[in-house]
Amino acid sequence: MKNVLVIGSTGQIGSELTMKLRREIPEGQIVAGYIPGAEPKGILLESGPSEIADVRDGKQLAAIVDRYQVDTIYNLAALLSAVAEKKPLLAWDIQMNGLLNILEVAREKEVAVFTPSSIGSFGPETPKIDTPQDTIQRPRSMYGVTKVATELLSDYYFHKFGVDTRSVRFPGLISNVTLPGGGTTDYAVDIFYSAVKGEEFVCPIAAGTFMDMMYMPDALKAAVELMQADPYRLVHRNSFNVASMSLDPETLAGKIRSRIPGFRMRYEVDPVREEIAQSWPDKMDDSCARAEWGWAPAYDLDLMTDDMIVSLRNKFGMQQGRFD
Ligand code: AKB
Repeated sequence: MKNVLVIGSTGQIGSELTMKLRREIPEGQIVAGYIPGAEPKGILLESGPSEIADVRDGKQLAAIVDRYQVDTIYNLAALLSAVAEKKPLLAWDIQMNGLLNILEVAREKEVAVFTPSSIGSFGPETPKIDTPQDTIQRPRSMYGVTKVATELLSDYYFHKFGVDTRSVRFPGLISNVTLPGGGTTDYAVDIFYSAVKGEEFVCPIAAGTFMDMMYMPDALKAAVELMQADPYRLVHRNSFNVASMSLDPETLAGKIRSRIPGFRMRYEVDPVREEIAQSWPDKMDDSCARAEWGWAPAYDLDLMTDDMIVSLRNKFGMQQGRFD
């Protein structure tokens, strides 16, 4: 991996992944792909090349691949689960027609492709505890439908055409740089912003609804390490369960309250998000990722909580002091 196109570089994952790749591959060209209206700014704009890269325009993608001799594409263009329920046709267009364009470019130009899947690829019939790597995937949300189809299409291009496609099933991602938008797991980010600002948090997910979550540094590590993994060790490709912590709103609020005792939370459950969350695993088994490419997360719930609070206080120019 040397010259990389990150599609969706200004989103929650892309903004941090692009910078990590630029730091770790200084000899390469890491192109920040974006769509008009979501232009890169600041350090993301200044630290390397950027190009309009709309997944719905295959010719545009092919031209970028040629111009920068791209060998790897990170395809991070997607509508998240709650917003995809409101705009299912647009979600299909971006997630499926977009993926097909990328895979065709990859086939013609011998480019490796990472397209994330998600806990959203599972459904109500999936075993909820220690969800196996290979199991029932019958999601009921449009987001989930596109994620299962992404896994299948990516595997098809690998088996049929030898395209080097790889993927992980991301849990809800918790980060302090770029906010997520329209996901079911967004509450696990928003709760920290409220807590650090001293505001009451209104939680859209019910107490007792457990989902896998992951801190962004681990998610980026997974995305990079999988693309660097020895292909001969990979039994699976699209897509690997990766996990680091499983929590519900009460667990997370309790961890925050042990550091910020005045933190207040009440519930106003959003039925759309709650129904989606109920259909997702409580906790995935990620033993295949561990065995096939050495996956190991660095952050547990306590380390993540400490780091989120410190980072957000820095971001807002607040005093650190003790956790109170
Ligand atoms: C969402 O909530 O839609 C995403 C996901 C788990 O894929 N964060």
